Amino acid sequence: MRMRQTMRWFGPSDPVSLRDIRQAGCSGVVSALHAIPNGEVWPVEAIRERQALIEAAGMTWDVVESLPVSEAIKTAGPERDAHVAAYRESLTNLAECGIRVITYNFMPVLDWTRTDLGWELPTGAKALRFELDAVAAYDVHMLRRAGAEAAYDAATLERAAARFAGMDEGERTALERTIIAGLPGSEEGFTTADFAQALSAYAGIDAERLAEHHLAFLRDVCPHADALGVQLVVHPDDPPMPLFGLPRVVSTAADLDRLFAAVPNVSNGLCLCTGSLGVRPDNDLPAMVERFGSRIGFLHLRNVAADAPGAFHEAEHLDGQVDMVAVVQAVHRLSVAEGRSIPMRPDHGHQMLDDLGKSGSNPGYTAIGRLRGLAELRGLERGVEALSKA
Ligand code: CS2
Ligand code: MN
Repeated sequence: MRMRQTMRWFGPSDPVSLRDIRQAGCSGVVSALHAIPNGEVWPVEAIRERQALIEAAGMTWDVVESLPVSEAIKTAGPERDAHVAAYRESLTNLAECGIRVITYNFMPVLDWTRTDLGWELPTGAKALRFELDAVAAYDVHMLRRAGAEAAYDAATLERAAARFAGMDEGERTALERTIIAGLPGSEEGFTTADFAQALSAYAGIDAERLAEHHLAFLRDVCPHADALGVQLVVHPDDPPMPLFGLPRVVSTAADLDRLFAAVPNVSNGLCLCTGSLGVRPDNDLPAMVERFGSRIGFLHLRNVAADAPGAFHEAEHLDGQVDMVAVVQAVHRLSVAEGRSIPMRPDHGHQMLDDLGKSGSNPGYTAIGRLRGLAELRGLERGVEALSKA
C-alpha cells in the first residue's frame, strides 16, 4: 500500500492547472470552495461543480482542505451554534458527493504565518521563512499591541527594535501584508484595524478555554461525521507556538493525546503536517506517525530548518530537521498494517526554475517546487517499500 499522491488546487483561478498536477504524477486533488464565507453551508451543487472539473482532468477530489471552522466557533461567539449546524450540513453534503477526508484547523485569527515569502537560497531558488524577530518588530513597533513586549525575550526585543529602525515605509507595509493579509488557503485576511479587533475577541480566552471550545466543536460534529463515514483531520498550528498573545492548542503530541482521549470518536483525526510540527525539536515525527496511527487521515510532507534564533525556513523535502526517511518508513509500516493508501501532498515547495519569472503564483504552491518535492518523496517511498521486501 503506497501513499495516495495529491496536490492542492485552489480552484479555476489557480495559476497551476489540473493538467500540471496530473503531469506531476498525482491521482488525487485537495481543494476547497474558498469563495463560500466561513460559517456558511457548502451546497451539493457547488461541490459537484468542483468535483466535475477535477474528474474531467482524470483525477478525484480526495480531500477537502479546509472546511473552515469560523472565528465564532473558536471564540464561542453568538453565531457559534448556527455555524456548527452549517458545518454539519456541509459534512453531509460532502459525504453525499463521496468526499470523506475533511481538513480544518483550530488556530485563532491567523492561519499559517510567515514573514518572508521569497527568501533566497544559495541556489537562487526561493523559500518561505519565518522569523520571530520580524513578528516582534511588527507586534511591538507597528501594531503596538498592549503588553506585546512580554511575549518576547530581551534579545528578540533588541533585534526587533533594530530591525524596525532599519526598515523603510515600503518594507514595513510589506511585512504587515505578509503577516496579516492571508497566505494562500488562509481563511481570512485582515487590515490593521480588523486585525486588532480580531485579536481583542480573544481577550478572555487562554489556551485552556480555546481547547475547551475545540473539544465542544468536536463533540458536536464527530458523532455526525462518524455516521457519515467522514474523517475530520486537524491541521496542526503553523508555527506551533503562540503568536500575538493568541493561544495555540494543536502544537505537540501532548495536545493531540488530549484531543483524542477527550473525543475518542473514529472521525476525530489528524492531518500530520511534518513541516508545521517539525519546527519544534520536541516533536518526534516518526514517533508521532506510530503513536497516532489510524488517527492520521492525511499527510503533509515538508521539511524545515532553523537558521537563526527564532527563525526557520522551508527546506528541501528530504533535508532539514525532520527525518523524512524515518517518517516515510513509519508511514509505510502503518499503510501495510492497516491496508490503507493514505492521501499525501508535498506541502509547499520552493519557487524555482521557470516559476521564478512568473507573477501571480501562490507562495509555497508553485508547480515546479512541489513537483520536485513529490518526485523525491515518491522515490523515497518506492525505495522504502523495496527494502522492506528485500
Ligand atoms: C498551510 C495551511 O501548512 C499548510 O498546509 O498551507 O494553509 C493549512 O493548509 C491550513 O492551515 C489547514 O487548515
Ligand atoms: Mn501543512
